[in-house]
Amino acid sequence: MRQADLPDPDQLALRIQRGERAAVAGGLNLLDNKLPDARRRAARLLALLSAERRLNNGHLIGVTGPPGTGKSTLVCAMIREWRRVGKTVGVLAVDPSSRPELGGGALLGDRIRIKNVSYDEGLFIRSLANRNQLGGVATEVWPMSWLMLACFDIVVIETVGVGQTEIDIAEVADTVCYVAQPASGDAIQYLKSGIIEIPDVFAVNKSDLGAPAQKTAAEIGRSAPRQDRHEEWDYPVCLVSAAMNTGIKPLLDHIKRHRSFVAEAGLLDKLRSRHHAAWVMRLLKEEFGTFGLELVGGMAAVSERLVQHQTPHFEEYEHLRQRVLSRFQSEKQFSKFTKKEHSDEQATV
Ligand SMILES: Nc1nc2c(ncn2[C@@H]2O[C@H](COP(=O)(O)OP(=O)(O)O)[C@@H](O)[C@H]2O)c(=O)[nH]1
Ligand SMILES: [Mg+2]
Repeated sequence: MRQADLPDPDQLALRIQRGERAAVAGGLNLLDNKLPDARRRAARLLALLSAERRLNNGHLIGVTGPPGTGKSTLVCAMIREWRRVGKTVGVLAVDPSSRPELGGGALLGDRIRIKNVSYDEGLFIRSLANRNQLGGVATEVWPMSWLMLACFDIVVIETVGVGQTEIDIAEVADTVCYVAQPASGDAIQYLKSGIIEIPDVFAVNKSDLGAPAQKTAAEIGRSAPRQDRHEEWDYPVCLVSAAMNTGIKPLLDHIKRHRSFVAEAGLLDKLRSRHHAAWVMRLLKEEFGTFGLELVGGMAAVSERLVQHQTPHFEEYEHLRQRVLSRFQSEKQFSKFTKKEHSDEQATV
């Protein structure tokens, strides 16, 4: 993209806040552009959107779990219910198993298009099928989900749970919903691992299969944490059938209740601030490594500064990047200088 083609962030922010889907698509493309000018514009765009109060009403929901448990089918059913009550929905689908070339299930977008033939202005889906980092969520997901939150009432991130993914998703979403299926060894394996601490709401899908679904729900119910992140939260376990469209409303009620719970406990801002700091650290580490972070004060110091800082994290991130880059630059000069000095020294010996 030529520089002249890059959108004006102020204009784009207004259009995104008005709910223009084309602007959302344009904004996501800008976030994907790694050229310096695009990065500056993207940081400005995200800072403008973060300043918007509307974000505080939005709900960022992570839907995760092993492949084949019915996450995409369930997200479709959830979307139908949200749209029925007039909520606008944005979806980021990070699902490598949906990649047609891997012979996986249909892409979420295709499935929705099959079911809802008519074009829906209140629904936006971006598939990031190719972005799934092995054992984690691609770093783009964080700014992208935040941009979408400025436009839609609800933003869903669908990911396949493989350990690290769940940890990542818990660092983006306000509420994490884990999808399990009846009598699956995966769920039991999961319960035994430490990852049980992460989800806020559990959905046992395929309840149409009968008794095994109830058994799995009971097992999860017995193992779900009672007191960890938020003392009073009850970690509900819901029996649903995405295919038969049953149990969806109670599940959505629990997800919404979790959002209210976090907000009323005064934890939402803290949670999001912590998430933002964690992602800035990830982005910096991905780009510059531990050495890069050391150049601007080390991991702990940067992290602390981010959590306490009042400026938008996207701007702070760009600022930190620039600092690392200029430190790298002067380190390079320095090492050139010292090498020269060293060889001069040797020459004189
Ligand atoms: N019996 C039954 N099958 C389901 C249900 N929901 C999804 N499935 C099936 O489970 C398979 C995996 O679904 P998908 O949504 O692609 O799972 P994902 O990999 O978790 O996104 C598909 O064959 C679905 O038709 C359900 O409620 N009941
Ligand atoms: Mg899927």
